[in-house]
Amino acid sequence: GRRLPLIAGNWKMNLDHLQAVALVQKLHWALKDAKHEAGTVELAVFPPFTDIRTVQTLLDADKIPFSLGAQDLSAHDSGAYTGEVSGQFLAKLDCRYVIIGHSERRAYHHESDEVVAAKVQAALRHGLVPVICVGETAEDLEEHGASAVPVRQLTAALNGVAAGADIVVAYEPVWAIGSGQAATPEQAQDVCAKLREVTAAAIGGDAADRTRILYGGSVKSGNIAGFMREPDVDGALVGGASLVVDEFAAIVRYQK
Ligand code: G2H
Repeated sequence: GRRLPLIAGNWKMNLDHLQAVALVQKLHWALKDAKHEAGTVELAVFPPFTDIRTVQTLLDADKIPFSLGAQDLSAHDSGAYTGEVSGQFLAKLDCRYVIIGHSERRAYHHESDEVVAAKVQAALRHGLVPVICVGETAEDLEEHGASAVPVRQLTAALNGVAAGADIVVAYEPVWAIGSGQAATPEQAQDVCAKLREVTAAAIGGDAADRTRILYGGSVKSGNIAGFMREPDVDGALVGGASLVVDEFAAIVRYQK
């Protein structure tokens, strides 16, 4: 395919900086000679903010070919925003990616579509690739079907984004997150194809063709292959299973 698959580990609020070092080292060891080293899949980790400097140093010192990202950023660049983290600080720490609009932030921190859009703009201003998360709740699914809410959320997030922008989209049905109950590959494909159409309308067909669209929600070594066989699913955003070395390594080593 024309898109490099992306397997992304969202650690959420797990692992201090010392535990982060141990996990990255074990993962690197478990994946020696794996295909990410051959450049056929990209592996990215998303540690808590307090771990990022340490993980950056380790990746650099040991020449570990993982990409690095953060789980959130501020919509602002600097100033009187106590507790917030600027995209410019993340870019300086060699973060390539930043997750934006994860359903946990939408639910627990009341991030609206407008806030998500402002954070996407902030990421792009600092040369970070936003990993834009969208997904419907069980209630949305029942009322509107699977794709209506993700389509609305992505349309809003891409409002004002320039043609050709470098973005990643993650489709994470809220009912599938941390529940053990993943979507089926067919369900994921159906919504991801619609999200690619939204992406094409917003930033152009060529850019949409290049955009990785990930599935997330209870991805494990036992179900990754089915998702990766779908034409519009270009990888996975993995939560719980990204904390378990053998599980995450097996996900990265998926065979179609
Ligand atoms: C969805 C996913 C990673 P999990 O939140 O973002 O988590 O794989 O634990 O369902």
